[in-house]
Amino acid sequence: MEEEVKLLGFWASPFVQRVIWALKLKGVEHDYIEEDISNKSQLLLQSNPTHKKVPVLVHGGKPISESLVILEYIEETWPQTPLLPKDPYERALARFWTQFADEKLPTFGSFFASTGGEKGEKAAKEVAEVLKILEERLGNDNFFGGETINMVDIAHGWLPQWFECQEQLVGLKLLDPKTLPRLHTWAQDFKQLPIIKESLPDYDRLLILMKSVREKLLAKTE
Ligand SMILES: N[C@@H](CCC(=O)N[C@@H](CS)C(=O)NCC(=O)O)C(=O)O
Repeated sequence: MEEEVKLLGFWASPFVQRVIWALKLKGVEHDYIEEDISNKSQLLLQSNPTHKKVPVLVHGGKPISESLVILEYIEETWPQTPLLPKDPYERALARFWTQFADEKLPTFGSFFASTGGEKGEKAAKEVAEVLKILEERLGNDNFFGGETINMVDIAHGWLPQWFECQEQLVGLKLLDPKTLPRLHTWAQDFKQLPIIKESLPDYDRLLILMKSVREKLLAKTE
């Protein structure tokens, strides 16, 4: 008998989306449970007592936390539609770039919390450098996975919608088609893929939420 798969999530979380995308790509049936992250359920608190964060994947009653760890678990448990290359060296490279996505999140965090001035310029410059590295990594491929998306695309999949909201709220366009044509095309193509498009949160709804998150962040740093 197939063991039950549950995903505890929050609609606006890019980390949760990673898991949704991977499950969908592999055609894994699952129950999605929306969490109220301001009033977390007992199931979430018991399933991820260390961080108390979503996503949590519960497979056959056993919880797994941290989106990148969950992606690896999904890949090992459901090998169909692979998210990683077969060749060990290529796999290692894919893992390097997947990790790169999370390593650079604080850089984007500083940009999101910036309001111009010297600090703002520095944050924008650092984000531009990260984006340039990704542009170069992409080369002439359509996706980081080559012809199709893989774990690296999924890990950076927050850029097309969430980073676009960040840019709009900060008032600075960095993922610009003129300076980063390949990465820009990748972002557009990625979010148009049916599997991605159907579960992406609505841009305007996300923007409202991210605006309030930013206001709270700015109030803290004042
Ligand atoms: N590194 C974690 C990040 C997960 C995360 O930050 N989740 C947020 C939603 S986007 C959350 O659950 N926040 C609730 C809280 O911080 O209390 C992952 O990759 O899964």
